Amino acid sequence: MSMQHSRRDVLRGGLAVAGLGVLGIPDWALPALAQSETLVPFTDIPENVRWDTPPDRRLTDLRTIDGPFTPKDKFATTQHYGHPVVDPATFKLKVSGLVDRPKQLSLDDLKKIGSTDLVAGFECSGNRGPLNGLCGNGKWTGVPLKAVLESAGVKPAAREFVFFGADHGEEEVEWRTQKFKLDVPFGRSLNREKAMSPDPFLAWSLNGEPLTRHQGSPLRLLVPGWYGVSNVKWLSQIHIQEDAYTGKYQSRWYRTIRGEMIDGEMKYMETAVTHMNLKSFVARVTKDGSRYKVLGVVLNDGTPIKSVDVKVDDGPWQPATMDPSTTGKYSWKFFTYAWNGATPGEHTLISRVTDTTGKVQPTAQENETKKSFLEENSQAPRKVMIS
Ligand SMILES: Nc1nc2c(c(=O)[nH]1)N[C@H]1C(S)=C(S)[C@@H](COP(=O)(O)O)O[C@H]1N2
Ligand SMILES: [Mo]
Repeated sequence: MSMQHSRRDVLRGGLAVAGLGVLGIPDWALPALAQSETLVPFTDIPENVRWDTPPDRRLTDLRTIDGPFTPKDKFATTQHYGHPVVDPATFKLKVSGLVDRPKQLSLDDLKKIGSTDLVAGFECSGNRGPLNGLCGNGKWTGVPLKAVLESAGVKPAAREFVFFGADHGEEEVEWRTQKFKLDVPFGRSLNREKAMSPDPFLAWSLNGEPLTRHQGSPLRLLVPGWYGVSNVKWLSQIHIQEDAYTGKYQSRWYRTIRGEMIDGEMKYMETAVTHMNLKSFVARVTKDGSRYKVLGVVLNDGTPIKSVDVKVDDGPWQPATMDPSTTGKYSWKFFTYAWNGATPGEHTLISRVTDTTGKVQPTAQENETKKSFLEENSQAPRKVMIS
């Protein structure tokens, strides 16, 4: 790969410039490659990696990060029942159940309730190393969920807020010894406290453009600080009820099975996938003359970050620097690390983030009692080759 090519590859499809004007972030703050910078190859990328499996799934190649916001054509995407087609012109969001005024809201109706921006990143709860490509960060435009719920008037008995996508599929639903073949919707729920909090958001645009079909056009839910599965795409209905919703994607597929020591006794807990666990990972390594630089990503539930450290091979932990282009409670955050004295050969890089409550990203060993692979936030090694 020549220098020119690597730079062009990294910038190709990048819309950092479009995002730039909007937020007024100065050039110097953007982690795009400098003219003379080249990528240092990773040696741990699986041979059979499929970055793009149209139309359903796409991984983000983190080496191509060129600004705080992930362009729409690079944003990772995944879902369970393919992409339904919803016409934005005739679209209506239904609000039903325990409300004083049931609603059928067009996009224009929603925009009249309010229109504001939210910077939020998320990862799929299945995101993991070495590639960690099921994530992204965007500037979303939409309306806080709370405002929409308030316009409908939530009744005191309301406890559970169920969000249905327009997508659905036939499932064998097991109950005790019985199995029912049913056509079920993609559904997720939030309890009253979360649903009525200021954070959850109904978004119709990403980085200043209408959502694409991939991203859930025309409307999706975003629960900032939570794993991707909460962010119901093609949102068609909010149904408000008393009883807890235990649909497949709420209670069965998206749970974590983990052993926890409680009062000296190991208890196997099965918990719902909700807020993102504290996590950092190395995204790329670049070379500029004889200088090497590591760029990495931090994702968590919005708790402020204290520090990130990077370790090369068996060396000591060294402090990394937080990048000023990624601020905002729910934004992903970039860190950089100047790797001095890199020697030819293969090396292992690993990062570790600490938040302001003192929580430290766990080691793989500390995460060993977690049996299911979702919520994988262990310190993850990357291997690079210095020539
Ligand atoms: N309607 C609907 N919404 C959905 C899903 C789905 O299958 N159907 N998948 C969820 C999961 S598991 C993830 S990780 C995110 C992915 O969002 P993205 O494609 O914008 O990255 O969407 C979530 N929202
Ligand atoms: Mo996911």
